[in-house]
Amino acid sequence: MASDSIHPSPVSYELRGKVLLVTIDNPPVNALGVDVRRGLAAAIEHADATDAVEAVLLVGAGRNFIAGADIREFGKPPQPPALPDVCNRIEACRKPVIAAIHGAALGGGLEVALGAHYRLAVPGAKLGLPEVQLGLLPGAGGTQRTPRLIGAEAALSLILSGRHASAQEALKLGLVDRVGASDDVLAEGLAYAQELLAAHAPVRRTRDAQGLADRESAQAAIAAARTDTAKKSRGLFSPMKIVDCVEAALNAASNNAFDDGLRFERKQFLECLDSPQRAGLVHAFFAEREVQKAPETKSATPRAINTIGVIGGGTMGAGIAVAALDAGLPVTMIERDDASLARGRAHVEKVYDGLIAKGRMTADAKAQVLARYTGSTSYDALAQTDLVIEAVFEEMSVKQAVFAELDRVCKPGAVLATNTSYLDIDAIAASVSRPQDVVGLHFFSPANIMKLLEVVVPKQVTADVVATAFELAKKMRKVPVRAGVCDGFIGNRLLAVYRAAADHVMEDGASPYQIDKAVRDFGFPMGPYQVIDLAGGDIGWASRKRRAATRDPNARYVQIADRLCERSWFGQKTGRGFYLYPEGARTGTPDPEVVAIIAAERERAGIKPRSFTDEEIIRRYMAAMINEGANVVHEKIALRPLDVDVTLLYGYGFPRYRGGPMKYADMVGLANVLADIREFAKEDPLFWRPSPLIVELVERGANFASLDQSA
Ligand code: 3H9
Repeated sequence: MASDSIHPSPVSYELRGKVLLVTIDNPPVNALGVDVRRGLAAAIEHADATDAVEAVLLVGAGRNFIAGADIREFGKPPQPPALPDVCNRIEACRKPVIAAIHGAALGGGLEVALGAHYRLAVPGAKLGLPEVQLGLLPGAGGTQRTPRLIGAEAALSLILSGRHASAQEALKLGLVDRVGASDDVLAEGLAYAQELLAAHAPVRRTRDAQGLADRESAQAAIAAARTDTAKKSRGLFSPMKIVDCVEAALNAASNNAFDDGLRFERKQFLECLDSPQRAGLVHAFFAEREVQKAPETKSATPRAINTIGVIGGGTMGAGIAVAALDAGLPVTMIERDDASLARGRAHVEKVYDGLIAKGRMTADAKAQVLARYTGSTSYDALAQTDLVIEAVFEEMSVKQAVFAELDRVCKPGAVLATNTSYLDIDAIAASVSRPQDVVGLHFFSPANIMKLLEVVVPKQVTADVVATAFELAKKMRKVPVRAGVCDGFIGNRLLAVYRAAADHVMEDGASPYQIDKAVRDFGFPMGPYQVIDLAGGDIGWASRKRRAATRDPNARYVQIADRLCERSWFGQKTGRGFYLYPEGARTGTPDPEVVAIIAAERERAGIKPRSFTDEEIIRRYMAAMINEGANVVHEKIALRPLDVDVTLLYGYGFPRYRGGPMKYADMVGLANVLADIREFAKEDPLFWRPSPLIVELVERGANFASLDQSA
């Protein structure tokens, strides 16, 4: 075995007969860090310089071929050799180079394979160019070689979606030459290399492939992708550049000028690399992995979860039941009577019937899933259940009554979870004889679809119960965020504050329609008033009435939403709310009567309306969100700023390319956010109180990211 550096290189090579076996071993995923790039280039030099070598086989050690460029190097000074040069060097090798792919060959990993002359994938492999999801484009020849190999249309579809193709699909597309019979990548790769040698297979460079020979159809595919991208990728920087790069590939192919295409790609790639969207998306990538590593997941072993109980068959309970069924778990649902139980089951079935109607599930598959579902009106059916999630009415006495029953019937060691969105879980836990087993699992509606799961950690819970909650999240493919107990936990606590900021702006002069549009233009899929109309205005109204008694009488309270609710204008379901929904329409139209109600409310409150630019609206909306996010971190409700980011990204539609509110704050500059808050405080010092954490960080010249790293 050889390696070309003083430190052991992550790339090693050894001769196996006439084949130089080059192994990339850079855990955890063989990312193409500088040492890997150096090692690969050195291995190819060695192959060219050594007579005994007749072919080269590239394989990855561990679970993957290569997961791509090392994302951690982005934003740092570049170190040679650059990946495009490495791919060119592989392609220029005078002896056939074969890539044998298992696990992930993604991004730069696939580009390395495209630099090789032959490609084999084993059945479990997944291949793709997911750079777009990081705000990038394939920057090591991927936009040039892929269309030459598989045609413009297929290449654009792969690169613009960032999806992973299976080995079989890759074979069909022509991305690989062969799918091995087994998952033994080394044996399959060596056998293929021997076969190619025996057949005197020539060096075959992807840059010479003819996938763009039909110029007309390539042009049509590019034009179609351009139109589609303009429509679908609103606000995103890299997708249109991808289309431009594929067009450059076509022009270069027509002029026999491959290197021109590469140069064009490089320029576009570097622009993407410098973009704030890349910074936001890479932050999101790491943050969603960091949140999984709560302290309890390291210190404790999760309890075994083989059966789930769900209390309550309403929308939330049914959604949770479906999430558990989809995770392969048997579910027992408890309701108070047969009629409610039947309704709960109908809610569950409706989800699967919807899938059948869309052709995404067969009736047989539904029957198989429902074979794991049982319902009962007796809590005794939960005697052997490992984990129970309560999703009943949001009222402390109702919840405590349920927990008393669970305390009575559940086996020792069963995890008792509540799906409350704001009630005091410490108080729920204190009402049972086993508070150490009580945890919060705050799902978001629809619970079988929304990825966020707040794992709410009350005072007395044991670490293994928290670890169990994280394990359940993994089984359900949710993104878990650890939260402490407070009113609203992380997400709803921020929501209450930034919605209040929007209400203030509305009462001061902006229309709900302008606010919604400004928020959508910022990148959210919907504005706050559209969301209220969709969810039902009555929900917020009920909680406002409940809190009326404890509200600070000096705090500003905007009554506009109450005026609409008093008219039973609860949004979409009643045909009108902030918007009008004539004849069941799903998108609302502005309502002049609402505008008149707002005007009357301004008058009642003695407010002389003024105008706001969209930018002013967003500054207030974001400052409110960031300030409360900082409070939540300061009070240790959230472990780190990145936990706040992931909560907003996965539960509240925050635009992923901005990385989350805390990342956004770092990008606009925390000192600027603080200056805004202080400015707004001149009008309303009670609402705009700078978070002590922001003040402290600005004084130290630090940012939120410094807390992410030190946690
Ligand atoms: C690119 O290639 C640009 C080029 O076109 C041009 C260059 C010039 N780098 O996800 P997991 C870490 S852009 C560094 O939990 P899984 C990850 O953070 C790149 N680190 O495992 C985690 O670390 P930790 C295009 C990386 O089995 C650990 O590995 N490629 C990278 O569920 C395990 O990851 C992509 O976008 C990386 N590239 O999934 C692929 N990838 O243990 C991104 C992962 O400290 N990666 N890590 O938390 C993935 O999609 C998944 O990681 C993968 C494995 C499917 C490979």
